[in-house]
Amino acid sequence: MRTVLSIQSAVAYGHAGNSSAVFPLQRSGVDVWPVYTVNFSNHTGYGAWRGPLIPAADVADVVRGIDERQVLDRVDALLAGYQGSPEMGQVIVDAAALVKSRNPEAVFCADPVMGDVGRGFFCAPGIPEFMRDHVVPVADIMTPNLFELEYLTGRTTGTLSEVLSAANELRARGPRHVLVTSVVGADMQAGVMRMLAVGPDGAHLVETPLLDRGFVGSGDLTTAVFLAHWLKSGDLAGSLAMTASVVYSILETTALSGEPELQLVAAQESIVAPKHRFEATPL
Ligand code: PXL
Repeated sequence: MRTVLSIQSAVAYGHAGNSSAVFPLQRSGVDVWPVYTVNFSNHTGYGAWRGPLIPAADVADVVRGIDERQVLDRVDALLAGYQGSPEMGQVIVDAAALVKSRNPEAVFCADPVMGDVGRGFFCAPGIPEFMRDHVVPVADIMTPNLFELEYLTGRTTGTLSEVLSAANELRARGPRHVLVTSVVGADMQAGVMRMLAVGPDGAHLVETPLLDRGFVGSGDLTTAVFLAHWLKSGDLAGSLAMTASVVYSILETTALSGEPELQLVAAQESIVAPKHRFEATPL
């Protein structure tokens, strides 16, 4: 069985971080070992929350405890997203190196969570520089949104070919595979959401309708679903198409429910057999 060590937030109410990633990974047939970086009542999108940040040293200790069971060689991927502080980022980078020392085939999948188009940066000070200088060079798979891709490459994009070129620039700095999770632009057709995946064998694009509301945790869900399919198939275009299909289907169910939080349990059938299907096209 494919196994992922996932170092992310936990929220009690709702879905963000591991609380958005663990169930979709499991429902996709991938075993997950969650390590928590915070234990919050709810995600920070509500503007108020309670509960502790787990100190970086405690997170490192949990990883060390797993290593002491001599089981890290079973891990196929280390998954990490929102990092909280550069100290936590360092623990994650160290964990990636440790996992790879136990299983040289393992991949480090990093979602460089730091901001979004329209919202700007929403991460802690120092995180953008840490992502650019310390995560990009060691990640195997990265899943930036367009805002994060532009920051990490120091580029601005308006057209699809500029996004593709920025994704290849990011690849040149580290990750072999880049999934750009939300490609929208002034010079692109409106009302359409696009995801772009680029790897050594080329680039693939998938388009879905754009849903008219925001969702917290959808990026965490996207990266988890993509990683699950990538680990199982190694097929970049197929993983991209399945990710867009699953994520769109869950977001649509969520939008129709009127609930603020991702409807992961109500829409769980769509994790395995998405209600809507989209195909990827080579670029
Ligand atoms: O979706 C990223 C994320 C992760 N963890 C926590 C969050 C968020 C986004 O708001 O609040 C705790």
